Amino acid sequence: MTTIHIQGMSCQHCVKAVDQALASVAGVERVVRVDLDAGLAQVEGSAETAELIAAVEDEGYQASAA
Ligand SMILES: [Cu+2]
Repeated sequence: MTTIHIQGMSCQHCVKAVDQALASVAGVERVVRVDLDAGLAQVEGSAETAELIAAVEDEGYQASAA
């Protein structure tokens, strides 16, 4: 499981956008959770962390490796 920190999410719309962005990354088998309050996301699969971060940043949020 890969965890990344995400800054800039403010509502469930943001959570959904991040969830969909992560789900679209090659190698992601499952988005385990996107936690608004904790500012993090966890995914299962073989996706590169850098690709996950890039996908989240493409949606307009800041992301970093946990
Ligand atoms: Cu929002």
